[in-house]
Amino acid sequence: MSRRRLLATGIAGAIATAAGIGSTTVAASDGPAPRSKFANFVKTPWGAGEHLTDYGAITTYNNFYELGLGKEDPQRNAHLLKPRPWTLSVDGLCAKPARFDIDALIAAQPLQERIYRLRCVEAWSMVVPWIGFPLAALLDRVEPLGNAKFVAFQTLFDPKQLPGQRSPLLEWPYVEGLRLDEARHPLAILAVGLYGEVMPNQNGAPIRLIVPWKYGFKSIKSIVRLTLTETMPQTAWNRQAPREYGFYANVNPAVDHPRWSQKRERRIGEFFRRDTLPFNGYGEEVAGLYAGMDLTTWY
Ligand SMILES: Nc1nc2c(c(=O)[nH]1)N[C@H]1C(S)=C(S)[C@@H](COP(=O)(O)O)O[C@H]1N2
Ligand SMILES: [Mo]
Repeated sequence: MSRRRLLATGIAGAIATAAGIGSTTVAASDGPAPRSKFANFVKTPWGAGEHLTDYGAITTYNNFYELGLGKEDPQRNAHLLKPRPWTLSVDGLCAKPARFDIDALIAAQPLQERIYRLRCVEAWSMVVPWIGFPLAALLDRVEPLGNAKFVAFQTLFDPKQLPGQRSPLLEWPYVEGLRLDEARHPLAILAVGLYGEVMPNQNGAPIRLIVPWKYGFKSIKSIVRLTLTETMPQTAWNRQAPREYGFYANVNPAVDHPRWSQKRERRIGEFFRRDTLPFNGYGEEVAGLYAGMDLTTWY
């Protein structure tokens, strides 16, 4: 145990130095995992007045099938994932493909707090104060070419760190995709933390996508690769059950999942169900992306 603590502290220290993260390291209440705070991030108006879901619920009620199927499994198996060192590759149809060391990338990127609603396709929801930066900022760095129309995302493939990948639940690695204009939308971020702290492993450390107007499964965790493509990329859940999970997966109370209603949702921590809102309440910002599209066909 003490050796594990020592190692954990060493890792936290290394992160703090490389990423400009403050030196505050507090012991987690539920185990030896280090919890490092980001020293610098700006607050944004998103989510003002929203009641935040507890840190405890956000980090113990998870979907991360690579770390287990039960909601509490990812947190229990979180220590298996090693989020440092970590390289994020960006390739495909861009002028400047690159490989970024995660801490160098984070250090080069002004961080923001974005309080967003997260609506899982399973009909539960949370409010999470993410720390991250616009996905568009990373795309700008690699200069997408004119024929790039989509961005494909890939989770780490390593069955030692992600033992769920030993079972054929999904075709691994988990993959996701966005149309390039969706990816460039200012609401789409790459998140590297939550509640002002470095991302817990179970929430997709060290870097994950957050697209708050789409069902949670679009927000792919522990990303190692982005690829700019001309054609629509495959996505993990669509490949698994295409009639149940579309490529777009915009939150839509008017289109039910074939096996359950999407009209209402259970906000974690609340007793009564809430109405689900089109685009998870972000319609004013994002509906224009889908002008002229039949969202029943393009679910
Ligand atoms: N690689 C990967 N990413 C993933 C998942 C997963 O199983 N594997 N689950 C998705 C689903 S269904 C949801 S609802 C969100 C959950 O994010 P959270 O655990 O941080 O709340 O992550 C998404 N990203
Ligand atoms: Mo989900």
